[in-house]
Amino acid sequence: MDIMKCLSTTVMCMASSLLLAQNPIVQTWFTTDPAPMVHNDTLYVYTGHDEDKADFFWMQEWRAYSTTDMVNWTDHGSPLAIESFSWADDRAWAAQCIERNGKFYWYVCLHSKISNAMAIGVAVGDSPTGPFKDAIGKPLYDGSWDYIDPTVFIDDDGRAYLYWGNPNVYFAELNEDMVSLKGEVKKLEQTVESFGAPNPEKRVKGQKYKDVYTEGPWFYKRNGKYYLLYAAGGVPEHIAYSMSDNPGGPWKYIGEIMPLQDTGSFTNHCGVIDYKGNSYFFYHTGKLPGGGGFGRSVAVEEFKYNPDGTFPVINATTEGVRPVATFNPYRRVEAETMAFSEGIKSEPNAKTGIYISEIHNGDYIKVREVDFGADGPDSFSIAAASALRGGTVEVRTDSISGNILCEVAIPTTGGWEEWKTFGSEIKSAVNGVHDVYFVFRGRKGCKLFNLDWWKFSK
Ligand code: FUB
Repeated sequence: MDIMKCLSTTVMCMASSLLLAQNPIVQTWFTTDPAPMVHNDTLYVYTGHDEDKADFFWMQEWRAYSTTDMVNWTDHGSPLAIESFSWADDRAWAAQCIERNGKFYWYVCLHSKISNAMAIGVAVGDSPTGPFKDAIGKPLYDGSWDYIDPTVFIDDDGRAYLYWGNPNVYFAELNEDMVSLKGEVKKLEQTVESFGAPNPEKRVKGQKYKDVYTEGPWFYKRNGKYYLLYAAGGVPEHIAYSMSDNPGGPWKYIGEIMPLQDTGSFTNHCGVIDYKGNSYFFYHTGKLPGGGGFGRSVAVEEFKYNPDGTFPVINATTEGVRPVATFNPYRRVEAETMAFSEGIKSEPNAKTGIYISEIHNGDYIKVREVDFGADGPDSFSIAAASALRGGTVEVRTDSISGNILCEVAIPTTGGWEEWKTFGSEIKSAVNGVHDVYFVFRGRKGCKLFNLDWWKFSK
């Protein structure tokens, strides 16, 4: 094969594998330590956020995303950050949110100014996407580098529990108010039987253990059995788990779920949830372009429990999960709802909410499983803003070079947040279910425009 043909085949293969990619689920920012939660038929995933070009976990905020179809995710920005906690100044690390009596409790860990170590905090909000505020104005539990990665669960009898820790495992019961601890915090005794290895201080250097609990616990109950999943093996980390008949143990080490593999990240961190009849395993990798150990991204795989309730082995894929619903394009759709994108970012604005920015020539947004119905749309409108020269949105189906439904010219609007609505008739009839690609064109090398929302009309 001559070199040009070989090169173009490689480029085509890379492009088509990107077009099939569903993992990582967010491409606009790095996202870490996923914590899924289902509320009112919507699946939310709460994440951490690695800064671009970071050389450590210098993390400033947590982020929230939601889906109703498992492939198109809406970016809800960052409803919680270090600034929300007056007593903290660094390291917005792994966290989990849970609902109780209509309030949402977001358990986080941060660096505490009080102890100069890590602490567990709790924020409260009236909706899954906030706004959230520090629930108690002080740490829930403060004072050790060990106090990271809280996981929370409310049992069928109403009792609520927290686990956390690295490399020790801590366990506490929460009061019904969800913002105070009931009784003593227990440090679990780790044994080969419970977690694959003895307590950190009892481990013999150089000895090979069955496994080693490291951090990132994920605690829940299914069919009467309690599960504690965790990052294991030191670094690089894999995901392993233990099971118990009681919320506080004793735990029995079961085995690995996601074995060590080429995830591009030396940490891993999981969250598991059932949604619309399927089971999902969330984790993170370093697979987003420019990513790595300090530039991690959340991914998700579907799995089926074994008949005895144990886990199958789950491997990281680029394809991710299949859609579980179609997408309605005949309503205002926030531009920050997407299945995949390249080149763009999302930004917050106190008045208009999240919007899409950093759009350059050739960037695109893909929205999957768009159901145009039997008749199809007559027109398309989009809210955009540009301080400079603008550009064009090509609306295509099924691929970045697919059939063009319409093209919308975006001129300058006088500012990057001066929104105006632009529209076009549909030039090429479409019906049924398609993936839609918004492909952005304009002068090379400069920012073109920002996008707020779009909509098809009949
Ligand atoms: O994201 C910062 C830390 O890295 C988390 O708290 C750990 O679980 C690991 O993923």
